[in-house]
Amino acid sequence: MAIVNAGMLAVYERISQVLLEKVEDVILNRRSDATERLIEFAEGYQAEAKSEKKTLAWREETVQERLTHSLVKGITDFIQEDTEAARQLFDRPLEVIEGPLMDGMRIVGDLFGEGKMFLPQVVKSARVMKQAVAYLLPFMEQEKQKTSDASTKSKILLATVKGDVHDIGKNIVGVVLACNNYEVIDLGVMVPCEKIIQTAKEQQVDILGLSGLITPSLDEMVYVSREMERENLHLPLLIGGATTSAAHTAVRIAPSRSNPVIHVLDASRVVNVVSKLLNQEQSGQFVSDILIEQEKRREAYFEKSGRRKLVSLGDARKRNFPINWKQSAIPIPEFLGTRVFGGNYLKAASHLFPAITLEELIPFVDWTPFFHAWELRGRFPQVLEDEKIGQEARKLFDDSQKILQKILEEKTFQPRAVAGFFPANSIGDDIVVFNDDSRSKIKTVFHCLRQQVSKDGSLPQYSLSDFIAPIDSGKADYIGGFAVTTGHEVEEASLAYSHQNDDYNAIMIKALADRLAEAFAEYLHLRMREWWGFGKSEALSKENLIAEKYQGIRPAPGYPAQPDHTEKPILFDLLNVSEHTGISLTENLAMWPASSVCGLYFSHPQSRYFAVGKIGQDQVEDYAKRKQQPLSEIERWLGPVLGYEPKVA
Ligand code: B12
Repeated sequence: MAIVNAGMLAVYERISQVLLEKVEDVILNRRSDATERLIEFAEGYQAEAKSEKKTLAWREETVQERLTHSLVKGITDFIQEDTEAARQLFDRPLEVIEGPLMDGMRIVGDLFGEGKMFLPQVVKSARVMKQAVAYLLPFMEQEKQKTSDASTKSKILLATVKGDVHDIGKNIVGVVLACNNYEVIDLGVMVPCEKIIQTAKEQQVDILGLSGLITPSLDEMVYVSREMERENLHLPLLIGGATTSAAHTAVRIAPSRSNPVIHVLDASRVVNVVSKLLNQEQSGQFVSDILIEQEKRREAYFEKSGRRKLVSLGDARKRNFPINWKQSAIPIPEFLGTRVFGGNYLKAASHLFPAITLEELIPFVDWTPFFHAWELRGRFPQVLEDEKIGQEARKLFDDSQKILQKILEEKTFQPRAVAGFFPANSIGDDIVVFNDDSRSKIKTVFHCLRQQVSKDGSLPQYSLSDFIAPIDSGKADYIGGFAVTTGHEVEEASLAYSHQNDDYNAIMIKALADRLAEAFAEYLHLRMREWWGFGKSEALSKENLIAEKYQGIRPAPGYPAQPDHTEKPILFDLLNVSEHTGISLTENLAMWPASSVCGLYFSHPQSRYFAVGKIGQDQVEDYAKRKQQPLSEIERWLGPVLGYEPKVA
């Protein structure tokens, strides 16, 4: 029995044979002098470990061993030297790629598949591979032969669909596939269907993969899938990204195709799926298992839909969240209108404020999702001490802090924001925003949705409008709004690393930019609460800030309390977001730059987060009237929360 720090464990297969034999002798009790031999060896080993010589001992091994070592350990220091040495051994540079380099990457792929390597390590290995290939490229050009000429690799086309801007997940998947010897063609973000289909045909790809972050992308995926069918593009289709799900894929996308459509939850599963699809012996069984599973999901979905009880909109409204407005002291903000921070894009702002520095944002960063993005699941800071993933988490965190330091020193990102307070009252499920405190003219209207899923007893059926004083309460209430971005520089900074064949840092930059965007939203909310008055006496710890233990909420269009993305343009107009910050909206209402967040502020102490959940046709019809938009259009945007099957036009 022994207590081990699993985080310090080496990959078993990579332990030197000499050491392994001595250790196994002890553990398996193979020799009577096993303990003495191991102690003797350990002493030498310890002394050796201290010397520089030991750390470079692997440099004495064969070229193949050295390349494998660099690939598995993610070391770029000697990669050009070793690739050159390998090139001298082969007739053609391509043979170096297809021989020793691919052999090394196969080991990386296997170790990842077996859970013996973690995602950050794999991405670092890919960086080594890319730099080796980049070194060989000029020699291949000289020979007038390109990798692809002789390549028999399977091709996988990846794209984030039209109107969506998110790509960290897709990029990670691309790196993992490339590590496993697939040729990845990545079309980037906001890719129209026509381009996806045309490229798939021209490049004769074997598999197509679509990615998306926000719900409107789900419809776009259904569209691409139907168009593939219409264009006789009979390829397996992979679906991935934060907004996607196995259920949506089975219910909405798969039925539109005669070829498999497979939802892939994360990067660690993609190689298994792709290799099975492309393996002639395994694909038949694999696909038929998926089809059976999808049929079950559809049955479960429709069965659950049939069982789901929705209350009528009228009844739901009667059971709104009852705030005692007479006894509510409504805080009055220090200013009305907008304040703009770091407004390079500024044209006209009522209040212009200095840029908020990155340094100010750092204390507000919630690091937990950063580790999730790298598939190291655990809460920060405990994850750093985790038995299994702690060591890798620490390395990742160290790397991130180095890059963050560089970003701070070079002021790489220019965060920008706009936020504002406005007089507002609720009218039914709408929130009416007035031009000024005289409340004589309506400036704009936010439309809210109300929960209709039947609840037990007297539980309320929430709507965000419940948290703003109704117009007939006679109380003058206020609402706030904001939009923040880490800046347009993020994409450029990430691309600079991609151009140096450094996907690790390219992804790192984006993951940090996302964290800073959320930190900015948290920071600005704190300042706005102070300007609202009630935040002045708050004094919360960082943990309690991240746990949102303050008065009021900050729901965002797209999040569960307001799943309708079409409320974003209303907010953008109210705050003049694009002019003040340079953030724009795509046709599917994603924000560009990607690391951006927008939302509303509510001050009432009883305001809380909730999920609207499924809603009935009566509410959707009412909502369409309130928004003065065709029903079919509203049904399209609200697709994921419809509690009924809309009529197909
Ligand atoms: C981090 C995050 C952000 C970041 C970064 C977003 C960005 N850069 O685009 C920030 C803070 C900026 C943000 C903003 C917003 N977000 Co957000 N965000 C998240 C969060 C917490 C994690 C997403 C993420 O980056 N995960 C890490 C990456 C690595 O994982 P991934 O993308 O899922 O990719 C993995 C798999 O999905 C898969 N995969 C991905 N692509 C592909 C492709 C193929 C072919 C395959 C095989 C596999 C595959 O493999 C990947 C690696 O393992 C999710 C909630 C969640 N837990 O998922 C919400 C979430 C995605 N956000 C959401 C929303 C609504 C928004 C906003 C609209 C909110 C707002 N009004 O401001 C904005 C939109 C931003 C924009 N640019 O338009 C919703 C989207 C659903 C919806 N209703 O539309 C979510 C689901 C939250 C929720 N529960 O409602 N967000």
